[in-house]
This record gives sequence, C-alpha cells and structure tokens, in this order.
Amino acid sequence: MKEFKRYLVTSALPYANGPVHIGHLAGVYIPSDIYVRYLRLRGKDVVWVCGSDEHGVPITIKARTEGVTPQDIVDKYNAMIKDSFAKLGISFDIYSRTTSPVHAETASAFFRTLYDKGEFTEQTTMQYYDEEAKTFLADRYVMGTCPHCQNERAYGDQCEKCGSTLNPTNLINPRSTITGSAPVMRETTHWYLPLDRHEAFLREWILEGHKEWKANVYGQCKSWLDLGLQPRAVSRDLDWGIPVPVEGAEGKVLYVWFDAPIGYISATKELTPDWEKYWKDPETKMVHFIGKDNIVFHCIVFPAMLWAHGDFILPENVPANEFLNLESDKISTSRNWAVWLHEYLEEFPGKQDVLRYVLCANAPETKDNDFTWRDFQARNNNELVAVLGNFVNRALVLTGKYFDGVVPAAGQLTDHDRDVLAEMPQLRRSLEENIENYRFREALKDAMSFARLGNKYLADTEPWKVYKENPARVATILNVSLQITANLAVAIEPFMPFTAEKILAMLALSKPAWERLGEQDLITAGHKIGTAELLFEKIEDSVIELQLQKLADTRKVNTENSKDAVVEPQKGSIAFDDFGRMDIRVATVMAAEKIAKTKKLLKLKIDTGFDKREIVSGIAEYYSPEELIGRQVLVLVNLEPRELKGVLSQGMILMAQDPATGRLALMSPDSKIGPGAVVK
Ligand code: B3M
Ligand code: ZN
Repeated sequence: MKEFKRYLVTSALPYANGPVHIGHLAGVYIPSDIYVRYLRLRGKDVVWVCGSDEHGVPITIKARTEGVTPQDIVDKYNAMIKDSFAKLGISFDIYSRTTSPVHAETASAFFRTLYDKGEFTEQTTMQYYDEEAKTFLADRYVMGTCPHCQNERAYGDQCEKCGSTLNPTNLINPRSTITGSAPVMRETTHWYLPLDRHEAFLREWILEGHKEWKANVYGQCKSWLDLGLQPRAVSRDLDWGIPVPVEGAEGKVLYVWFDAPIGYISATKELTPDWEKYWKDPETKMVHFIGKDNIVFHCIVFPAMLWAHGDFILPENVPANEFLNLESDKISTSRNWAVWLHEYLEEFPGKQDVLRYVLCANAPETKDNDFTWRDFQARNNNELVAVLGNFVNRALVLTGKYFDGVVPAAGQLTDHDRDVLAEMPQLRRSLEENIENYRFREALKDAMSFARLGNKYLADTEPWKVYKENPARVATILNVSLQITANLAVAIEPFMPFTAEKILAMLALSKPAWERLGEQDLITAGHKIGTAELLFEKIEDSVIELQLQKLADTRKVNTENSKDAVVEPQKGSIAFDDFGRMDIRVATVMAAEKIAKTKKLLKLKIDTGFDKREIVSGIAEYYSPEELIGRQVLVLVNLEPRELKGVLSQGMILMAQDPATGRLALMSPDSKIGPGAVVK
C-alpha cells in the first residue's frame, strides 16, 4: 500500500435543519472519529474537517413553516449539533458551517474558475413556477404522486417511500408546497456541470483505479457510470444560498450540492493557513466518510468538479456506510423516528461510550443494520459490564486486596502466561489492519479481545483460590493482568476514549504511546495504582421500556398524522348544465339492515317524498342501522340503478370522507325539511 505523507479526512456535513441521530453517528461520525483518533495516536499528520450544511431547500421550508428566517434555523441547529458532537467525544479539528464568509468566498471562486474555463453549459428549460408565491419551485418545493410507487407525498427531488431519485416534472399531480396550488411551467436558465464530459476519466479513475473501494461504493459508482452520466444543474432559483457569481444571475444561487462539498475546502482554510498542502499535494491521502445516499456526490460529482478545476487532489477512498434502521423501521427526521443524540446525552449521562460502542459494534458497514434498544441493553450488560468492566475491576480490586494497590513484580512466567501475553501484539496487528481498511466493527472486536483475553486469563488462573498457598504466583498473575489492563486502555482509545481515560486514571498511569501497544511492561512493578471504580453499570429493563414507550408514542402520532394531506386535488371543471343534470333530494331513512357477509354495506329503505326505494350504501363501518332510522340524508336519485349483492340499488346516499382518517360522514340538512326537497 502506498505510504502517504499526511491525511485529510472529511465527514459529511450534516444539514442544519434538525438534530443529529444514531443513523448519522453509526454511518459517518463514529467511524471517522475512530479512524482519526487512530491516525493521531499513530503520530500521523492528519486534519479532520466537518461543519453544518446550511443551504438548500429543506432549510428554507422549515423556516417558512416555523415562521422564522433560514438563518435562525441554521443558527439553532448548528449550535446544537456542534455541542452534541463535542459531548460524544467526536473530535473534529474544526466544525465549521457553510454560511461562513470564508465559504461564500471559496465556493464563489470555485464556481467562477469553472465558469471561466468553460466547464459549465447553460441551459434554458421549463420548470415549475408558483404563480401565487411568484417563485420557481426548486426540488422539495414541489410535491406530488411518485410515478414509481404512487406515494402521494413524494418530493420534487426524491420519493422517501421508495427511495427513487426524481425530477419535479416526474411527479403526478404536482402541487406547490408553499401555497398548495398547482404550479405552471415557466422558462428559466441554469448552469450545468456536464458530467458526461468527464465520464471516461471517472470510469478509468474509479473502475480501474479504485477496485479496492468497498463493494457497496464501487457497485453504486459502476451502476451510475453504466447508465451514462448526464449534465447536472449547479444553480437554483432561490433566495437562500450563495449567489451565482455571474452577471445577470439575479435570484439564482449555487445548488446546495455544489457548494456543500466545497465546504470541506473552506473548513480546512479556516483551520490552518497551511491548508493548501492538504488539498493540493498528491502526497495527501483524502478520505471522505459519508452515508450511502451521498455516494454519487462524493465519488462522481465532487471529483468531477475537483478535476475540472484542476488545482486539487481527488479522494483516495470513500468508505460509505449503508443505513442504520431503528427497531426495524427506517430512521426519519420528518417522522421523528430516531434516537436523537442530544436526547440520549441527557437521558444517559456519562454513557457516551456505551452508545459509541453499540453503534460501532452494530455499524451498517456492508449492509443496512438495525438498532434495537434490547440489543443496546444486551451489549451493555453482556459485553461492556460483564467482559470489559468486569475484567478491569477484578484486576484492580485484587491488586488492592492482595498487594495494597502496588503493582507486584512478576515471577517466573508459565507457558500459559507467555501465550496469553503473546496474543497482544497479534491483536494489535489485526486491529491496525482492520482500521486501516475501514473495518471498524472487526477492529472493535480486536480491541475488546484484550478484555476477553484478560477475563479468561483470570478465570483460568483463579488467583483468589491460589493466594493462600502461593501468593508469589498471584503476584505474577496480577502483574500479567495489569499489563493486559494497560494495553486494553490503549487499544480501546479510538473507540471508547472516555473509558480509556478512566482506566488510565484508575491505574494512575500516564498514557502509554500507541507504539507500545502489545508490550508486556506498560506498567512497572512497585507503581501504586489508584482506586477501582465501576466503568459500566447494568442497564435495567425499566430504562429500556421507557425508550420503547417513547417510540411507541411517536408511532401513534405518526399514524394519526400520516393520513393528513391526502386531500384530493380538484377535478377538472364542468359546465353548469352538468351539475343541473344531477337530481339530489332530501330523503328519510325508513329502514336499515346489514347485508350479510359484507363488512361495509347496509341496505337502506328511503322515502324520497315521491317514492320509496332501496339503496345500498357502504357506511356500515361508521353507522349502525338503528341510528340511521328516521334520519334525513341527501340522495342522488337519478343515478343509474345497479345491482349490489342481490339488491337493486336505486341512487346514492351522499357522504363526505375525512382525508385524514378515511371516515365517512352522512350529509344531512341542517334543519328538518320536507322529504323530496331538491338540493341545488
Ligand atoms: N448535507 C448530508 C445528507 O445528505 C449532506 C451532506 C453534504 S456533504 C458535502 O444528509
Ligand atoms: Zn416512490
């Protein structure tokens, strides 16, 4: 493998329109934190940049619905996200934001360079326009029915139900999310990045040059490339974003996916005056950590931008993860189906490493995975408490008990002792290789193996049984155990930095260099250790049940809300005469009975004022026969009769259907009126 002089690590910039949840953490931030902490421990020259993505339509929509400015929204979430990351020990070198002045300047200059080099094309197309709001409807400003799955709430850029990428014009029954009105088509001009021009280069660079990329990433790139690349618009008609730096481009801003990745460059500039060596020297290894929905932008679009620009290096790897689900359901900000980091930190104080551990152990590295609270509890209780915590506690408590907390010198080592100690350098090699190849789950297993090794060693050697007859042997056993403990503290630091620090404090040991990991003398005989404290505590059922209850409540709210907005659009207009041909009358229900073997149908006998007839009506789920008798209803009496379940139904009872619940309600005159009254 090529040795690089330095590393530039980037993590996807979270949208500042909501808090961070466990899906973000497992997919992006925990793996990148592990990777960077590891590189730092190895003494590498590394910078790690991140920040909030503060442009784009979801932010302006949220501002509009909350009646505040987009700036208010991004200020709120940027602060919140930054704070919760810090509390979880996510150790970015900088957490910036794409509303920073440096970024506006950097993104503008980037656009301008491509523009001046003729790297864009200009296209005038028809796009949806809201005449009431007097604005073009970019991306999520249009909603409608998904042509693939018929979801009635698909967005102009994507259907969240079936996951397909859409264009606003793909939607059936499009409507503006600003005014609800049906949009019209209007001409607009935008700049496009002709990805097709870079297709040959991208094929070669990725498909030939980066066969080592993760299978999910390589596979997605290959299918994009095989489909053939199209020009992509890099500007939008919006008033929130970085203005397109070209004369005559009033009202147009850079598309959020154009400016956001440039945010990595801006953040590096803000971090260090030395930023250029990280972005321009091919001796730098650039690695993008992202979720799978960002693959095309980081493997195809951004590299094409960098390549077209000419000054910058390209990513060496893009270890994208798949998605983490929550209790078998897709995590969703809009449906509030998530475990939010800021809430976790409040509800589980001091348990940052538990979350870091569980999300890494269960990370969706090769396929989508599921987070469940039961698994969270089991991993805490059976792995962190029973293995890691238990081992460290026994090693320290026994040293306190038998040797007053002074590290005993080892005597003659047995073969068993030697074998156990010899496993440590092997674990180190495996751990390093796994991290360097972005296999963080396996790497975590290696780190935990130090604890398993120690736990088993104590169980096998049983110093508490041996002490009476052979205290010298116990001195050796505890020396070996404490060496393993010190090694464990080093090995888990990238994954569980808080716990690593606690163990070192309990050992009263200053941090050994990573390069010493695997050695047998990290802690010297005669050293006085500190007092043992419990590293992890058991999580009780009641705590888990509370979390499950919270999710059940969310699910309930969602089912109630999900039926909202399925308000049918207006039908095409009709002539007055068309209405005049409908004969609608007030009639009285004389008798009603359920039709056998059906769930919904009632047979009603009605008095129309001029005759008596039978009508079949699908209201049995909402009205009992008894409550209908004597009621006045509206009936379309000249509807062609038709036979239903053996009854000739002569007319139709008019009803309204609730768009939220589907419930049917009968229409009745608001005061008693003579039967046969004409409705007009
Ligand atoms: N803001 C994150 C997302 O898709 C998106 C990443 C930008 S990285 C340059 O959730
Ligand atoms: Zn769909």
